[in-house]
Amino acid sequence: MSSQRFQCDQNTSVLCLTGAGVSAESGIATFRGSSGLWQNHPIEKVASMQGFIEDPNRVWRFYSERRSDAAKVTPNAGHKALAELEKKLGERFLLATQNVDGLHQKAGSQRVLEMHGNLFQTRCSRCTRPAFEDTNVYIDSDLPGCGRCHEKGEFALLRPNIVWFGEALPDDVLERISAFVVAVKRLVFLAVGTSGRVYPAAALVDLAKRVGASTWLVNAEAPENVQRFDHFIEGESGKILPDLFANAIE
Ligand code: BV8
Repeated sequence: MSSQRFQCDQNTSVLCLTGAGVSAESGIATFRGSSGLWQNHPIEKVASMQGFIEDPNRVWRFYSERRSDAAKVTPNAGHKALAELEKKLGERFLLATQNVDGLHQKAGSQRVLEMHGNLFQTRCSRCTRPAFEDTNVYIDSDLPGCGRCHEKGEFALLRPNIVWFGEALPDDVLERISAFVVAVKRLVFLAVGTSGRVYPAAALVDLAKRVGASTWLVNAEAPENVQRFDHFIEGESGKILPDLFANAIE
């Protein structure tokens, strides 16, 4: 347990990065570790454009099952604590999440950047029509095609609005994070529930350190990149975050 307290005075802003671990206590599977999603689904087959081209049914089954599971669960105390911290800090708080389950928004967080997309959105695999809200599941059924491409006499499958490996993050995400980080007087960087294995999200701690931020990690176990943090608090975020933020605001 870190000896120093998590403190936010009037000059402090908080950039928080979350990963699958923050949703684990809500019943959402993480990716790595014993019962992780990647145990039963080879990453390159279900989270890449190549995998989608090879077998779109397999990819839609993978994301449809997760879409269906995520629709049934609720935010846990960790999500709620982050939403409460945002209420107290306002524009001095920004949440960048790698998660696609929408649980931060369900908990009331508004200043959320979804780095890897959203399970409840679908977009065309070919044209630039904007992603749209979609709660349908496509398992062993006809896969959805793009109506706009169809109108032009072309055929294109719809795909989950998810950032796959080898794909760029949504344009504004990294710009908004950088703009936030350089504009603040004093920065605290807090990573929660992430193994720090996926880039560019895993490089946010280095960006924070370059502007002199104090860096905190709350995680169930020490991941490979734990040494990049000034403070590491081991444990479940749903139990740790409420206490960590209880007296954080001066
Ligand atoms: C890109 C889809 C370029 C969404 C995902 C260096 C620089 C830049 C890129 C790369 C690089 N090296 C390699 C790359 C390529 C690649 C990459 O990072 N590969 C890795 C494997 C090495 N990155 C990319 O391809 C990215 N794109 O760089 O594009 C580009 C630029 C311009 C033009 C074209 C291309 C795209 C990355 C996004 C990939 N999509 N998934 C989905 O299906 O959900 S990533 C996938 O992993 C998920 O999104 C997930 O969010 C992410 C990270 O995993 P975590 O969230 O950390 O989850 P994990 O299970 O690993 O860990 C959970 C942790 O929680 C554990 O430590 C556990 O102990 C802890 N925990 C569990 N329970 C709790 C808990 N902690 C607290 N409380 C608990 N209760």
